[in-house]
Amino acid sequence: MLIKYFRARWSIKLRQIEEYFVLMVLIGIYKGPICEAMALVLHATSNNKNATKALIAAEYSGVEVQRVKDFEMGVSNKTPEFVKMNPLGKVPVLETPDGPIFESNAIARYVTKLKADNPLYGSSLIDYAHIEQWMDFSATEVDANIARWLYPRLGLIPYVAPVEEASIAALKRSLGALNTHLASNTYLVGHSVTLADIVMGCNLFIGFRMIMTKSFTSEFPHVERYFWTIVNQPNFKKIIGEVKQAESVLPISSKKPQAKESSQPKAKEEPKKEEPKPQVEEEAPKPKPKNPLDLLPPSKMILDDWKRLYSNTKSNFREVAVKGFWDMYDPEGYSLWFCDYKYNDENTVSFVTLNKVGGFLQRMDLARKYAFGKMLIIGSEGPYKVKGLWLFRGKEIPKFIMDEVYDMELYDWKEVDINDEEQKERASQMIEDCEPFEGEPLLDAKCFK
Ligand SMILES: N[C@@H](CCC(=O)N[C@@H](CS)C(=O)NCC(=O)O)C(=O)O
Repeated sequence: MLIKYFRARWSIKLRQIEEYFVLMVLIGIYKGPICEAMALVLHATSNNKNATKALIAAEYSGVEVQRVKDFEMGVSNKTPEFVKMNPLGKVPVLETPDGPIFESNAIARYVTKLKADNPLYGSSLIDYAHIEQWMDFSATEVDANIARWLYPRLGLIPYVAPVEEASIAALKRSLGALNTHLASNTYLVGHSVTLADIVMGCNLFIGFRMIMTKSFTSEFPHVERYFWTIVNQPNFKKIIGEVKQAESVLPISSKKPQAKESSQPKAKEEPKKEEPKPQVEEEAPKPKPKNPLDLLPPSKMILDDWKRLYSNTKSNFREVAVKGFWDMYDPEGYSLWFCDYKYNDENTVSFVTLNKVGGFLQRMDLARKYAFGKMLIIGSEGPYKVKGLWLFRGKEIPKFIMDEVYDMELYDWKEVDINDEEQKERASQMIEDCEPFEGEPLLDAKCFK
């Protein structure tokens, strides 16, 4: 409008007016409608964790970023206009006066650099390098492994058990390294929040919210402390709100992953005529499928009776509880298993080993109706050995436990031969927390009941 006005009033060429305005903006005189036209526009849904990096960086930097209203994933990012901005058709994309930017870290860097000498980028070259270092670590060592664990469970890519196991192991390795760094550092770099914390916080956010339960993260107490410190910063809260940690690991999705559509925009289709919808009766909710273990023939051994006897026996344990166990034990309805941790040489730190076993028992929660277990952490110093005894309903280790509890694959499993007195005695000693066990003291004994 202003341009039209000048043009009419002094009938000068549009190009000259534009040059004049650019000059005024540069010398900081004019901050009106042109600044509005220069607003940064972020294309993403409100809950996109990659987009939150830029939005949080903008809060810290006093930069205004507007989010596109009514952005619809799968629709808005498939239009020809969008694909021109990001050839993959992925979000987020930031529109700037100088053209679009894709890749969330690049967007967050750009927003941060809009503020001169932004403390989000530290105060020295080495700070800057460390910030970049942790941002790359976050993307490649943390985020990528969370995604490889989470996406198959969401049904976005195929689930392959050994891939999941490898991703979890790689994630634990990364979180272990992060935990060590954070044992003596409040933030990743220096003494205040930097862009590295914003990126790491957003990446951990999806992990904590979707799949990393307390029993998983408790192995990394400094990461936990760091995460809660970061997401409770006012500038984070403004964008992501209150954060709640996942209470359970998502079950494996039965959904077949959809093949990814090409990001090339489709040729315009003729609008389809709305077919009258057939009247469909609302489907009644399907009854929950029964656990196959509930369909086994009844057993004379009542698991709850055994658990009660175990908990209530305060003295003379061998004579009362252990003897009671063997009297009750029904090899037709139950099976007994020894387990032996495969990677005992990694158990060098006592509390980490205890947390690992604690996490395993928490993840077994889904088997409480069908299992009883004893886990011994053995040795007077690291590396500690972890061995256990498990009673399972049925003659095999139940499949749903093997499928759902990833720790199961970290142990060697051997069925107890109850006709072998030596094995039977070993099982009795495990039930009893007998010490020394196999000639060594116990660091701890944990019971799953
Ligand atoms: N490395 C990219 C990842 C972008 C990305 O994967 N975005 C997802 C949403 S979080 C997406 O747009 N997916 C749609 C698709 O794959 O077509 C970034 O950090 O921006």
